[in-house]
Amino acid sequence: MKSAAMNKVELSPKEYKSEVTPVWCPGCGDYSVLNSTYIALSQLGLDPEQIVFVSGIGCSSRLPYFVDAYGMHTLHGRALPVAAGVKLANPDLEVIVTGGDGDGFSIGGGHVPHVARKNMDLSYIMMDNSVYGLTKSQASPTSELGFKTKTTPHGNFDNPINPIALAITYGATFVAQASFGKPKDTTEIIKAAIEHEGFSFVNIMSPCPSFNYLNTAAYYNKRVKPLPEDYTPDSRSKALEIAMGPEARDYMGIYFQERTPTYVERIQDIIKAQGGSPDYDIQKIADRFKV
Ligand SMILES: Cc1ncc(C[n+]2csc(CCOP(=O)(O)OP(=O)(O)O)c2C)c(N)n1
Ligand code: SF4
Repeated sequence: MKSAAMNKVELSPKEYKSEVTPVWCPGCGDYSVLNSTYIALSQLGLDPEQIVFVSGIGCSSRLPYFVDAYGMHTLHGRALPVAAGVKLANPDLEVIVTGGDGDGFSIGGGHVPHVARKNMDLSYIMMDNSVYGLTKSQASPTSELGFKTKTTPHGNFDNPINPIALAITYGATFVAQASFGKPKDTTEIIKAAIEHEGFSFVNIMSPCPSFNYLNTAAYYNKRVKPLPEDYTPDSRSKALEIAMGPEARDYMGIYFQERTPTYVERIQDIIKAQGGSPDYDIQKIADRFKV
């Protein structure tokens, strides 16, 4: 969410680049996601001093290094709880979580339902390449059946999970899908996710040319298409129907969005109801336990 306390700045996308050069493989889809992110930050006029990128571990989780803002490269699968802590400590910060489908839905899969049902005001950008890239090719939770890797030499025999359907049923208040090959659409979706007040989840198809020989750039570019023209993202059950359909991995756009109180707003309401200041201060709370 763009907080009311957020300073507006005028910076070009380039000015959001850090001095660290990405070391992703040539052709990695994550470059496109990063570029869309720079443009989204610039178009929203976000102040780098008020942005925090939080990630887990994986190639995609390296993204915070490449943005000139605050960043935390945490532990595998633990970006969401750390990000929730950052947001609670300072609700005026714009907290953006980035990572892969392995980080988010394997080891970190237990955290997604909880930040979603709490409606924690975070933007979660997932680079979904259907493989573990950093560790050089193991099947991930979105890998297709039959996908051969070093650890699945007879082909993957686990059914893939469905990130969009999961986010919808977990209660995320913004759920969208994008593709590396449609950078302008991806930029618009990232902007909408950041502006959304509440938990936003964006699944972005991002090929790994080094280790995924099935879900290639050409494969995605051939298949992706916008959600039907008459589609409106205002019904969780309608969104789920599309997400459970045969073309769920192909439809791009905002599946669902609703405005309900965020976790911080709920806390502030309780504090207000009890006659206290809604501007709670985590340091004052911590000081009460000082020995
Ligand atoms: C606790 C722990 N278990 C396993 C690993 C090894 N590991 C690092 S990244 C990774 C998976 C990366 O896949 P994904 O999150 O999809 O990101 P990608 O590299 O494909 O962008 C694994 C298993 C680790 N770093 N820490
Ligand atoms: S291994 Fe795959 S995901 Fe990692 S940088 Fe290379 S292409 Fe990208």
